[in-house]
Amino acid sequence: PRKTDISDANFPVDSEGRTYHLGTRRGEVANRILSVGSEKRALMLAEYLQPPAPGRGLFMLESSRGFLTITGRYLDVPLSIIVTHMGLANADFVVRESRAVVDGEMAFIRLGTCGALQPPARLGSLVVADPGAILIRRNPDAFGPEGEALGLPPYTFSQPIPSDPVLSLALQLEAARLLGPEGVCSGLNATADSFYCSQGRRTAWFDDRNENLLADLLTHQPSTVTLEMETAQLLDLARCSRGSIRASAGVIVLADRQSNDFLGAERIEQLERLAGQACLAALARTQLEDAWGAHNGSGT
Ligand code: R1P
Repeated sequence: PRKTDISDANFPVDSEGRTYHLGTRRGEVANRILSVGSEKRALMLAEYLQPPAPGRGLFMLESSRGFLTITGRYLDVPLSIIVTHMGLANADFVVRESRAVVDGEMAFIRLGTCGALQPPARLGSLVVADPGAILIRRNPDAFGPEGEALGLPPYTFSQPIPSDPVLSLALQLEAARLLGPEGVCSGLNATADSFYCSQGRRTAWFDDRNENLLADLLTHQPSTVTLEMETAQLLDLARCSRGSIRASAGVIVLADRQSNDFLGAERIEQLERLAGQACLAALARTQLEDAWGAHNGSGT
C-alpha cells in the first residue's frame, strides 16, 4: 500500500500527484473513459483492449477505495475503463478525479444495468440515455416533524439533463451493429439516489412513502423508460464542465418493473460484452479536441 502525504485540502493529491480516491495521476488515464459499475464487467471488457504501447501490458491500478482504472487502446485509440461502483457520489469521484489528471477534451460513456418502466425499453435491450436523464432524490425534510404539515413531497424530480448528442448517436449506431437494430433503443433515463426507496421499491422496515413514486415519475416525465443510479450525475457534471466533457450512457435492461421479470446471468454477460464493445467503439470513433488545453478548475 502507498503511504505518501496528501496536500491540498481543497482538492487532495499526494506527493506523486495521485488523486485521493481513484489514486491515478497524469499519464495513467486516457481522455476517453468507459465507466462501469463492477470490477467483473471492467475486467471482462478489458479483454478487448490492446496495451497502451507495444510490448507493454494494460495499465491497471486499484485504489485503496476500490476504484480500478484500466488503460489501454481500442481501435488504436487510448482509452480507460474505470470501475465506478454504484451511486451518485461514486460517479462524482470518477468524473472529477479523472478530469483532474487528464488534459484535453474528454468523453465518458457509462455502461450499466437498469430497470425498465415501459416500452421501448424491454428486458435484454440496451437503452441509450438520449435525450438524457432526470434525477430522483429522496427529500429528508418530508420525513421530519414538519414535513407532513407543510405537505412537502417525499421525492423530488429534476428536469431532464441532456446527454451529448454526438456520443449518444455514435453509441446507438455501434450498438445496432453489434446487438442488431432491435437490440437497442433510446429514451429518457431516471437516476435515483437509492436502489430502494427512490426507485419505488417497498419494504415494511422503513417509512418510505413511495407507493405512488413510479406513477408520479411518469406524470412528471411521461417518456421516462429506465431507472438506475449514476447517469444523471455524469450528465450533470458534463453539462457543467465548461465544455470539456462529452457524456452519454447505455443501460442494459435486466429487470422489468411492470412484470417483475429478471434477466438470466448468462444473457447479462453476453449483453455486457456486446454492449461494452459498442461503448468502446463509440468512444474510440468520436472526434475529440485533444488540444483543448489544461483543465483550470482543479488544484493539479
Ligand atoms: C444497482 O444494482 C446497480 O446496478 C445499476 C445501478 O445503476 C446501480 O449501480 O447499474 P450498474 O450495473 O452499472 O452498477
